[in-house]
Amino acid sequence: MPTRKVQSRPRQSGSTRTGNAGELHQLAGAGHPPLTTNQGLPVSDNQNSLRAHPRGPTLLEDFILREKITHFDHERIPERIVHARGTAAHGFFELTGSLADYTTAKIFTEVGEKTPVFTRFSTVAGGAGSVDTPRDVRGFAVKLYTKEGNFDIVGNNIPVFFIQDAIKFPDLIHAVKMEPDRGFPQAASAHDTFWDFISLTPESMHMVMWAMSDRTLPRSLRMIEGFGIHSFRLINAAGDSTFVKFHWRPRLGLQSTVWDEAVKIAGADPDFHRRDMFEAIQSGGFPEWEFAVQLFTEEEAQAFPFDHLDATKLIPEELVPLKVVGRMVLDRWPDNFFAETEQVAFCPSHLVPGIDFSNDPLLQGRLFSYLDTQLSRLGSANFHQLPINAPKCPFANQQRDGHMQMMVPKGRVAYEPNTLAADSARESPATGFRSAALAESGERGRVRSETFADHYSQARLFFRSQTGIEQAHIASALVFELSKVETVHVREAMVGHLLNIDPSLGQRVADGLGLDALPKAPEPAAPIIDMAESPALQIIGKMLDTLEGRAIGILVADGSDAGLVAALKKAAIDAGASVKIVAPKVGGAKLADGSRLPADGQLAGTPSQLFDAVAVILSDAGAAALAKEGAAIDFVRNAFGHLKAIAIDHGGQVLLQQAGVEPDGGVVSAHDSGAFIAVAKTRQWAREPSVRTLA
Ligand code: HDE
Repeated sequence: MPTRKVQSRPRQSGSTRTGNAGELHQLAGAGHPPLTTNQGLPVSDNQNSLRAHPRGPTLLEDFILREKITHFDHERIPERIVHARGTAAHGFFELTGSLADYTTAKIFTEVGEKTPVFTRFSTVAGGAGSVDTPRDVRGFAVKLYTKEGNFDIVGNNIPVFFIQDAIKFPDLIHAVKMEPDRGFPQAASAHDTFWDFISLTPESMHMVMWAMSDRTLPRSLRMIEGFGIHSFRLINAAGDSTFVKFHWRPRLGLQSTVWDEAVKIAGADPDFHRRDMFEAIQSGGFPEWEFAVQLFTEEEAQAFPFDHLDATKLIPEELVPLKVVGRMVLDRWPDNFFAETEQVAFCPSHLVPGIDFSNDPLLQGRLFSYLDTQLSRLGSANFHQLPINAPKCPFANQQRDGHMQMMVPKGRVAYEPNTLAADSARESPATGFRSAALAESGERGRVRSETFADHYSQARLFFRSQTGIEQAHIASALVFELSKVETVHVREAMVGHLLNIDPSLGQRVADGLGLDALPKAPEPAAPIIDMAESPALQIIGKMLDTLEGRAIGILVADGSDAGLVAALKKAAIDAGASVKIVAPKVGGAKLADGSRLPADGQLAGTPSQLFDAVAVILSDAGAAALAKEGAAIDFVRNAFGHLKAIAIDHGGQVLLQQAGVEPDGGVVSAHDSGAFIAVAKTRQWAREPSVRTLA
């Protein structure tokens, strides 16, 4: 029996449609440009494909459907093999102090000049869709669109790296990424293959100390330092060369989360850092960094008790002070994530006249890798023509053609030298890029310099330079990570290395793992030396006593005291914080004075881990109702456990009691907003032993 056709009435246009394109367009408003195909053909119906009849098959003839779906199918490009998850913003670099004695690079000699930048922050191990807050190094890549060409400082938020030679990079990354047979864990170093590789790679020990410190748990990308890591060279007009290390220092100071908080943020808001950066820029709180350099000569370098060409070593600020010569401000969010943040192509080989590379073997390998990776990722040798990658100064040469050539070169000449095109691009012997004239001698070979042999002294320097709290966090992170390692001999091998770094650290981690006996420490390849401690390596020492750039959450419910909420909010905003009202319903709460206070976040979706400090303002009835809500109990319990200041009124106190929280000096009366602001500016470190056992 034939099926009965249920056909909607023909519309005025005469077509039979179920999608109401016309009505949608009316909603969107008049005056919009026509929607076309990629060839410019105006489209009459963007809701329905071409059918043989209303309930019949779709026709292959529907070139509009095919163009749209084909484009969609090809929307993704290969994600970066490392640093896939990233967040970027536009801004400017301003030179505040001239380096003219050291370099001819205009970016470092023209004081007051503002150079456009595009800066991308990233995690390293996770895929593009992974969370923002794993324990991981952060990439800090800056593209400076200078008058003399693009200069990319492709760095990290840690001044050293895991390995000394580029040939080990694929092994390191394969070890940290998801294990190939099972496809997990995503964005986590706490698994066997990573620690197996690390335990066999003593050169990684210094970086491991940084990776296990709170540096890998940043509170905000606006609160991380950036480092170019390798030594570069500055070359002046006379051709003299000076070594340089690049540093970015955040204006808001350094701040990190605690591990339990980072884990809970990952669940509450996987986009925590991206959203934080977006909201800061949209609200005019532009992230800013000082730019500083460490300058030193070949002779000075000879006297260092380490080799500066070894990327597992840093130069303590106490040995070579930082000279601040500029600042970077990020003041514009990209218009389009894919076109800009995804397609931006950084290469350490992008530099300008007056700057040159050093012989760091890790850097030398990177000079090859990044161009190669862009060719594979972006698919064309013309990736430099994409708007985000194109220099903002004129550029011209005789390179031609290739996939997706977007420029239309004119004339018959595509070679140089030539006599046929007087206006074609030529060399600039006087001002063009020149490599530093260096004498190299020695035997060729696959060798590691003897001067790279000391793997423990700077790991020790880093650990011993930390505050007691930070040392406990490092030891606890090691216990956490190694407890996830199933292979016992890998755990033991790591403890052996830790004993070389600092016997007390090895002992603490061994205790935390429940090892019966201490393993034997491996024989160091070079004597371990005790360097002078460097407090500049701490985070707590560099955390600013401020609410600027920080966030306060105020938990309210029906019946909360309107005056108290308003006073606290004002005090927090006056102190530079952003404030969010959290309530059981997103529509807000009806306060004691009868007014309705809209909520910025609903309680279940806005837990306290998203804030730096919280206030809990509740009527007794409101507190009694929330005492039965797991989300409300977690709100105060986690705020306390994450060492945050808490302001409470009587109802807030009732909720704290229900949560089993015993107030300390960081829990203050909401009626004293001044006291709350004072304690909210920092974390309650003294509380930590009462809320968790640290190694
Ligand atoms: Fe990278 N790295 N890397 N890296 N790296 C990449 O290039 C590589 C290293 C860093 O936001 C890739 O465009 C090798 C050190 C950042 O787009 C790839 C070696 C430092 C970013 C690559 C290193 C970095 C990358 C993947 C050992 C700190 C993200 C996608 C010799 C100084 C840039 C891409 C962005 C990205 C290779 C080591 C920082 C595969 C071979 C050391 C911030 O080319």
